[in-house]
Amino acid sequence: MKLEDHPTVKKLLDSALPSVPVMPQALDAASLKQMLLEAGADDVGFVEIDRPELDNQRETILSAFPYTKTLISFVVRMNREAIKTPARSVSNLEFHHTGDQVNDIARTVVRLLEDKGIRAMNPAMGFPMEMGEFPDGDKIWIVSHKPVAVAAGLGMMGIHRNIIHPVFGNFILLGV
Ligand code: B12
Repeated sequence: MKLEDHPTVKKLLDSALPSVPVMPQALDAASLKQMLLEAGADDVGFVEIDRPELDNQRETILSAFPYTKTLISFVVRMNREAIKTPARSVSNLEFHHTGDQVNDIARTVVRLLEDKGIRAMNPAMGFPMEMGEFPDGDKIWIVSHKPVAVAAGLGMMGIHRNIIHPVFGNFILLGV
């Protein structure tokens, strides 16, 4: 029997599944950055997987997503006064809402890339759960967003270990 005569193959070929392009389209940094900005990011930078700044997390990243060539780092602003207020209910809402935005942006961009035939993956903004790494591994999350953001030129690590963006200060959350 020929492969295309197999019932499962026939069913798949006849189905209305969206076709995934076989040849990925070439991407350039400018159009990729624009894609992120249109999805809602406030600033964007790139870090190649071979960069020395990723030495201590390359293995974890590649074990979660072996196809990684480049990390796209981005920031999303938070509303300043909502973070500065001592009213926890207000800042909590701002943190959570912005966190959801970060995850939405990352997920949207991964879908857009996937539609172009380019593999991509969006690690979570927070709430890590790779507990299989605990207690022997050094961390239970896939990627540490802060050092990636610094390597991408999106800001500096403050003495309080929060990333400070040159324009938005530390009223930001990070995505990769
Ligand atoms: C683990 C973690 C936590 C843990 C920290 C456990 C601990 N040991 O202290 C918990 C759940 C407590 C936490 C809380 C918060 N976190 Co946090 N957290 C992370 C996570 C998952 C990894 C941290 C990391 O990268 N470490 C790697 C090394 C290089 O960094 P480090 O500074 O040496 O490591 C320690 C600190 O990062 C500390 N830590 C974690 N978050 C924060 C936030 C601040 C402001 C400070 C001072 C320290 C701190 O915990 C790390 C492990 O010991 C990242 C998300 C991610 N996947 O990257 C977010 C992340 C670092 N957290 C962030 C934030 C905003 C917070 C909160 C302010 C959220 C809130 N709503 O209150 C609080 C503040 C914590 C505080 N005052 O210390 C942001 C920081 C954004 C920025 N501009 O830099 C990140 C990047 C999430 C994001 N996607 O934007 N977090």
